Amino acid sequence: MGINPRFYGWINEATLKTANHANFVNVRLTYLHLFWVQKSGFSARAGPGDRTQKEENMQKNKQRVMHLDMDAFFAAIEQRDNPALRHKPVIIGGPPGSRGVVSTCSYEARRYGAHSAMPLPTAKKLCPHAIFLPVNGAKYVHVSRRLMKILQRYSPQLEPVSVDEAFLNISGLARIYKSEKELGRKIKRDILDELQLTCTIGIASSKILAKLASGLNKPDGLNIIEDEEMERIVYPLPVRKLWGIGEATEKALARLGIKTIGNLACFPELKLKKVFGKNGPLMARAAAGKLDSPVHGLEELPAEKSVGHEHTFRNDTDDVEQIRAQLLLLVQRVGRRMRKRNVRGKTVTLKLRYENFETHTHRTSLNSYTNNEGQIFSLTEQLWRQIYNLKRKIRLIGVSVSHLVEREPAGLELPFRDEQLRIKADDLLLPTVDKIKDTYGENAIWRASGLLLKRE
Ligand code: TTP
Ligand code: MG
Ligand code: MG
Repeated sequence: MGINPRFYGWINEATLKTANHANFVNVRLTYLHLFWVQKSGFSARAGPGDRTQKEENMQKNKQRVMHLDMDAFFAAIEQRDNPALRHKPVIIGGPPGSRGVVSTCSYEARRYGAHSAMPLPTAKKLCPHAIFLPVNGAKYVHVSRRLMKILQRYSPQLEPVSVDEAFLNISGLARIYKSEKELGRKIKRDILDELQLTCTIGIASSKILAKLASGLNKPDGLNIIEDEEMERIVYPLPVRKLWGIGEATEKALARLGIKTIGNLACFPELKLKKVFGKNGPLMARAAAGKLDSPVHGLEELPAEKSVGHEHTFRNDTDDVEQIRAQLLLLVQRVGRRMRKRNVRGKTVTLKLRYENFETHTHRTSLNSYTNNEGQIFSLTEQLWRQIYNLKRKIRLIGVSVSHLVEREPAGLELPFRDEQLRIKADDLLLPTVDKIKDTYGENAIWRASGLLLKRE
C-alpha cells in the first residue's frame, strides 16, 4: 500500500535505535515541526449571508468524514503483547531517570497526571509505580500499516494524519451499513478482532469537526456530531479543543475575551485578522464548522507547490545564534526533501512570527533552480538580515522553496564564480550525505553549524 510519505516521515526516523530516539519523536511532535503543504486543500467558505448557488449545493452534498484515532497507541500495543502490563500504568519513552520525555502512557498512568511530552523524571514522581518502557518504533509502524489496511477496506479515500490516526471519507456509506453508527461499530470491531486494540471514532461533516468529535469521547468511543448540534455541543467547548489551537493561541484569544469555540465563531473576522493575520478568519470559520477540506485519498494527495519546514520555539527567543542554527536545520530538511522528490525550486521564502503573533513572510528568487541547501541557506540568511527586527522575540520561523520544477530548464544564468564553486562542492557532497541519511537515518549527519543548536 502506498502510504503518504509525509505521514511516515517521522516514524521511519523513529525506527532508528538511537539513544535519543524517544525524545526525538517527541521533539518532532511537540514542537510542531510541520511540513508546509501550500496547497493544503483547505477551502474557506463564505459566511452564511453570501453563499452562492454552488456553495448551497456543496452544503447539501456535504461530505461525511470519519476521524479514527487509536487509544494510547504505543502503550496499548505493549499492553496487548505482554499481559502482565494490562490494567497497569505503563509509560513509554525510556527509563525514568533519563533526560527524555514521555512518548505516551496508558490511561491507567494518565490518572496520575502523566501525559505525552512530559519529562520522564516528572512522570516518575507523579506515578512512581509505573512501568517504564522504551519506544519500539518498528513494532508500532507495523501495527500502523495493518490499521491503515483495515481502514482502506471501507473507503479508498483514506487520509492518514499520523501513525495512529486517519480521516476517512464515508459519504454515502451509511446507506450500505444501515447507519453511520453501525459503520463505526463495525470498524471498531474489525480493529479489535484483528489488532486486539481499541480506538475512538468521530463522525461529522468536516475533518475539523470529526477530529473534535473523536477527541471528546476517548477512549473506546464513537461520537457523531450533526451540523444541527453544533451550537449545543460544540460552541460551549473551550477553544483549545479545536484542532490547531495550542496554548499560546489560546492565551492570545483569551486576551480578546474569546474563551469558547462559540465565542470564536461569532467574533468579528476583521478583528481576528488584525491579530492573527489570515489565520484569524480561518480559525473563526473552523470554529463555526464552516472550514471544510476534502479527504484526500492515498493516491491523490494534493500536489505540493512548495517544500517547507517550520519550527515553533518552545520559548520565544531573540538569541540570534540559536535562530540561525535552527534555520540551518530547517533548510537542510527542505533540501533533503526536495532531493528525495527530485525537484528544484527558484524562490525561497522566509517566514517569521513574532511573540505577538505578527507574521512576516519575505521571499527572493534565484535565476536558476536549486535543491542545494548551501544555496538555499545563503538566500535565507540574506532575507533574515533584511527583515529581522531585533526589538521583538521570535515565536516561529519557517523556510520554504517554491516555483518547483522536476528538471532544470536549460540556459539559465549561474551565480558569481565563488558561489558557483561552493555550490559545485556542495553538489558533489550532497549525494553522499543523502546516502548516509538513507542508510543510518535522518539524524546521522548534519552540518557542523547545527551543533550550535541549543536544547529547548
Ligand atoms: P496520540 O494519538 O496523540 O496519543 P495516544 O494514541 O497515545 O493516546 P490517545 O488515546 O489520547 O490518542 O499519539 C499517537 C502516538 O504517537 C502515541 O501513542 C505516541 C506517539 N506520540 C509521541 O511519541 N509523542 C507525543 O508527544 C505524542 C502526542 C504522541
Ligand atoms: Mg491516539
Ligand atoms: Mg493520534
